[in-house]
Amino acid sequence: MQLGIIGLPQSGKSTLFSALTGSVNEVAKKGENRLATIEVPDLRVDFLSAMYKPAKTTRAKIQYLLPHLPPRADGARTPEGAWTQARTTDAFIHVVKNFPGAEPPSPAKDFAALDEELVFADLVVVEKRLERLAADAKRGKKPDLEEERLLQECLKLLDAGTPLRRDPALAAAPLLRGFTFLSGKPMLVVFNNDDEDDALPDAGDLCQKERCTVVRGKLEEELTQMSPEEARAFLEEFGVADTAMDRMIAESYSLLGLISFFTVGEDEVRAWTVPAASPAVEAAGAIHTDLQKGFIRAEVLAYDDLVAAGSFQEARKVGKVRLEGKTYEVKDGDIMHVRFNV
Ligand SMILES: Nc1nc2c(ncn2[C@@H]2O[C@H](COP(=O)(O)OP(=O)(O)OP(=O)(O)O)[C@@H](O)[C@H]2O)c(=O)[nH]1
Ligand SMILES: [Mg+2]
Repeated sequence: MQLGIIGLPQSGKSTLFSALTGSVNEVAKKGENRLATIEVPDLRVDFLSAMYKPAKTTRAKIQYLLPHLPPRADGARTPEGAWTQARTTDAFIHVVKNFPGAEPPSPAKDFAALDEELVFADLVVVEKRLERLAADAKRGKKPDLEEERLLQECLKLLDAGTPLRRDPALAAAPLLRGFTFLSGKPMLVVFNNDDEDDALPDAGDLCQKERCTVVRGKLEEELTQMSPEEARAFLEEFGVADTAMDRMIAESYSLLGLISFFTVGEDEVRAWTVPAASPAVEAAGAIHTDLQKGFIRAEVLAYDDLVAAGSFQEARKVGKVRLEGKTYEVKDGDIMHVRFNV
């Protein structure tokens, strides 16, 4: 999964990127996009790895992209080209400044300013495409009526200033995928607060409409430079329960409707990321296409049941290991052994 970190100039994007990826010492190249891959920390993987002592432990990964959004004059828009790489991310983390600088913060206004840019960029794309379809029709080309209908739906929303993510079904329509609409991506709004402040700002009805959370960017960036002991003392002093890194990961999974399941063995303990409620046969396909094609059944054990039983064998004795078929909906924390035949 790849998440794009966007926000107005000087909102704290680079600070958050460092806090999330720990790459604070990496030289930030001016004018370039930055991309960092992190391993998803998961206590369950730690536990399974300690239990199986596998040759290899593979965690889930998340990529954070920090697109270079150049500063621009007030009222001017981000140049279209700056969005190119961000277009292919799975979701946006929209950083909104909520710490005082020369002026007090205005989070609701700042959020709207960048969100309007996303809407406008999509509007341009939709209008161009509709014009193109009209021109094609005039030259006698048979129009794709379904595409046109979907684009008209988009036009209606965008014309009213509404981001496409308000209509998730429309935003996810396969026929529209190629347009990589910016306002159609799931979005997490992250208020970047000052060190002493961990409250959500008063931002009108913004947080009724969008998923909102707070980080203290600068404080969290400092954390990444500390030893684990120092960090623990620091977290206590500032009353931080979970680090931004942990919360951002949890929020991202939930924003995108993703869960983790595990495979275990002496060779490898591994975490896999799939959409919630994926059928077992598709989850098997995430591991290998052979497992999907030749799927017979899956042995499934819930992580908590394994912990309670103490071992897979014990869990089997007390009847906690279930045999499930193709359509079984995989749950977060399931441990799966796929039986297959190719
Ligand atoms: N007080 C305070 N200052 C912060 C916080 N986060 C970032 N800053 C400061 O705000 C300034 C901008 O932070 P950056 O992380 O560089 O912001 P940015 O969005 O990457 O900025 P551009 O790349 O120029 O658009 C820096 O001087 C940071 O030190 C915060 O949580 N509290
Ligand atoms: Mg920056």
